[in-house]
Amino acid sequence: MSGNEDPGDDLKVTPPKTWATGLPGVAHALEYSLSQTSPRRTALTLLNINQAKGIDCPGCAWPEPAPGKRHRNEYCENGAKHINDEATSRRVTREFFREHSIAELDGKSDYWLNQQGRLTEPMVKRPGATHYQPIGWDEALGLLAGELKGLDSPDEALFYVSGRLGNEAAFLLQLFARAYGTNNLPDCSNMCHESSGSAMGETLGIGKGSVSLDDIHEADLVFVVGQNPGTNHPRMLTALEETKRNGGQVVAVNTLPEAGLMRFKNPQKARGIIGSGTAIADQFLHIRAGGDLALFQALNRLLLEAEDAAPGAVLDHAFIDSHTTGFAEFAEHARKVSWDDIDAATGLPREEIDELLGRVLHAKKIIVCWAMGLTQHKHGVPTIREVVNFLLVRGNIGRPGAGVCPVRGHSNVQGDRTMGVWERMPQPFLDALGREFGFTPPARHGLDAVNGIHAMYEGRAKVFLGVAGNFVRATPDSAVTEEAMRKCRLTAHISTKLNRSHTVCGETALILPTLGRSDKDFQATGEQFITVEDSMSEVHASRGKLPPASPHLLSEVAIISRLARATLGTELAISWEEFERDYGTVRDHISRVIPGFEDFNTRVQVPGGFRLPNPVNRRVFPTPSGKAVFTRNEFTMPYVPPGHLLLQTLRSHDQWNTVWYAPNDRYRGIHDARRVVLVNPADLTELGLADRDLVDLVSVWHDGRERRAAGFRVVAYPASRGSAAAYYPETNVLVPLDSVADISNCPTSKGVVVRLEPAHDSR
Ligand SMILES: Nc1nc2c(c(=O)[nH]1)N[C@H]1C(S)=C(S)[C@@H](COP(=O)(O)OP(=O)(O)OC[C@H]3O[C@@H](n4cnc5c(=O)[nH]c(N)nc54)[C@H](O)[C@@H]3O)O[C@H]1N2
Ligand SMILES: Nc1nc2c(c(=O)[nH]1)N[C@H]1C(S)=C(S)[C@@H](COP(=O)(O)OP(=O)(O)OC[C@H]3O[C@@H](n4cnc5c(=O)[nH]c(N)nc54)[C@H](O)[C@@H]3O)O[C@H]1N2
Ligand code: SF4
Ligand SMILES: [Mo]
Repeated sequence: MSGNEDPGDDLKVTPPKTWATGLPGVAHALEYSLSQTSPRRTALTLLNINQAKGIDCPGCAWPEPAPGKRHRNEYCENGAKHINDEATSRRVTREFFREHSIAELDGKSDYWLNQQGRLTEPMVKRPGATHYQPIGWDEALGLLAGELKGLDSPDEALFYVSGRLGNEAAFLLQLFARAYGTNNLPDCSNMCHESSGSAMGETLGIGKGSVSLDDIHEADLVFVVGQNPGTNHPRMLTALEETKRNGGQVVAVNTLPEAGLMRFKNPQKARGIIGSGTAIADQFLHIRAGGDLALFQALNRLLLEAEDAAPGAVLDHAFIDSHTTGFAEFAEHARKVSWDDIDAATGLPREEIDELLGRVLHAKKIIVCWAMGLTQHKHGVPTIREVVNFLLVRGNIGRPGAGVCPVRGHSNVQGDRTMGVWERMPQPFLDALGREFGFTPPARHGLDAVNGIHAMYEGRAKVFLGVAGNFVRATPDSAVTEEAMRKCRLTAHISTKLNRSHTVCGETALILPTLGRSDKDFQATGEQFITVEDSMSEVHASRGKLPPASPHLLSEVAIISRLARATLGTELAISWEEFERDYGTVRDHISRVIPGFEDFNTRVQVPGGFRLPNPVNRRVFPTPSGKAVFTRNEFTMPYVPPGHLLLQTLRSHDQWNTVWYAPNDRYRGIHDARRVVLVNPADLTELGLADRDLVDLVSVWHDGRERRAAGFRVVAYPASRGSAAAYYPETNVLVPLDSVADISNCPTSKGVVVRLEPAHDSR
């Protein structure tokens, strides 16, 4: 198992911060950047990140302001760390693989693997071998193609995509998978915002957020629910600061009092660096884990009662009547939700909910933003449907300053879905793809991430190709997932850096190293750029600026095109060679297949790119009825047996998903340790535990299998009662593969029932 190299027991705890960023943020970004690469390369990346002709930040999907309104330094501390983690001067060479056996690498931590630097040439592990050895590109891709061609059915292959991949490569990968004959395109969204897509698709007809940055700025009230923007979407704080300057309010709903939600010191402004900063949240609701469905049900009930008291003054009847269905059933149900249930689920004093209602009644334009604190619960989909109900009752959809805002994770995760990376793409997309390329894409749905793991485990899937992620560490139930991967005939990964997915190998394994976003990309027709779509549907170009990390790297577009050629030959009249020579030809196809991309190559030249239309903003709802749909959501809350806690697995400030940069979580006051579990002091007393006790986390699931994460320090922390928080991916071992959100099948990474046992081994 990994973790051997994790910091031992050097834990230092300081009081959680009550403000985010300011000068320390700038210093930390530079410190990490300079530990990875030269001052010159650091300057090059930082001057270009998020600029109109520059590199799209490989961090989160928060959008940039319009080109004219951009700051010279349009990035945050974490964006700087992410890009320089990629631009590192360190290299993983063939000598490195000769020196370290795969078994040895498998014992290293995620940190150690990432710190070795950029991958430089293709490597293969042959059946029975103990080490990776070099392999040429043609042979590597031929080997993978051979395995694919040898399968009994195309559905025995899986093609995993993470949201770091640009649009052009994503479009080609899904085209290749479908031309080959399968819809098995699991992606990181399956573990991320899948619940948002499911809930919004059903109720609004489109699984994307509706708001723009300008909407955030002009809203009267912005909810930030189950999200930690200070760490995960830092420039969102700049936008919320503007909301406040314009007279709007912000309400934070969280199980933890996150620093960025409380106060923000804008590092791009002198007064932000030295002043006391902007108080972000006008109200903070310290909710119980999984209590958000109940909170929005309470608000909806109170709004209906307020309407009874002042008919016509509270609800937007004109909107409800003309643009929605299901209101009567929803209202009848909402009136009956019980206060006992709401109290138990939210743990919030009634005065706080009343205070919140007051803010809602005063606000003409409301936006609800959310992230993993909602999506990764068993009842994530009904919770988000209830958020939609809440917005619909007062017509807060489809007008300026109002709407839904699922805040996406990876920089191009939304774009990858737009490009067709989804195991269940709708038939009109498949038809358009088939028409453009002259074949019939398979209609049967493919496997998502969780079902893909089941299939590998059971021998129904035998070849795995991962692109731009770290599947083994991103997925739940690490022990089961690792076993599943090891059963494959072949596992292959198109990656920039070493990670544990490379050390958990199938019989044969391939590492296919690629250019990163910051690398210049030259092909036969000259310098290329790629495109991405951010969380607010803005599509724009990204151009690398640094010399490639190694002369042996191929771009993702090149690798996928060559693999497709090696696998499919000239069976279909698809001009794979041309795609590699000129990415513009890929965009031409996209412009004919995907609505909203008409004239793609011209429009993407405009600095800042263009925004994809969202029909919801014209109050056109592409649902079967053509109307927005109110839903009836049964009350539910997590059941946690006595003596247990509901664990959420989350990100520290110093990590990018499965990769951590330093064992610190500055805003939460955790230093030099990652194996910590944050628990409310009152819960510790009840459990007979004390601050700094050493415990094992044991997850409780009905299959009787023991899932244990050993050796965690308890930290007394203002987590909401009954909950606990510990870092991902060390705790993924605790998330049972079958513990998934209803409807969306998203792993319940924020709702794992655990008990804390005194540690077996004393470290
Ligand atoms: N620096 C950095 N930035 C990132 C990432 C990263 O790893 N590092 N990852 C990117 C990706 S892929 C994603 S998806 C996003 C994730 O962005 P977030 O969703 O902000 O990420 P998490 O760390 O999972 O934090 C979940 C938040 O929800 C809260 N929460 C947990 N359970 C509940 C609940 O039941 N109710 C409520 N109301 N709150 C709850 C937690 O306390 C925490 O504040 O970030 C993106 N940005
Ligand atoms: N327990 C628990 N599990 C979770 C979550 C959680 O909150 N709790 N969050 C889930 C979420 S929201 C997500 S999005 C997933 C994230 O899952 P993934 O996206 O699969 O994981 P990452 O850590 O982002 O992947 C890092 C690897 O991507 C590769 N890479 C980086 N840049 C590039 C590039 O430009 N090109 C290519 N080809 N490769 C590149 C590098 O090799 C690096 O090692 O994890 C999920 N898993
Ligand atoms: S907010 Fe997100 S996209 Fe913007 S610079 Fe920071 S990490 Fe990058
Ligand atoms: Mo994500």
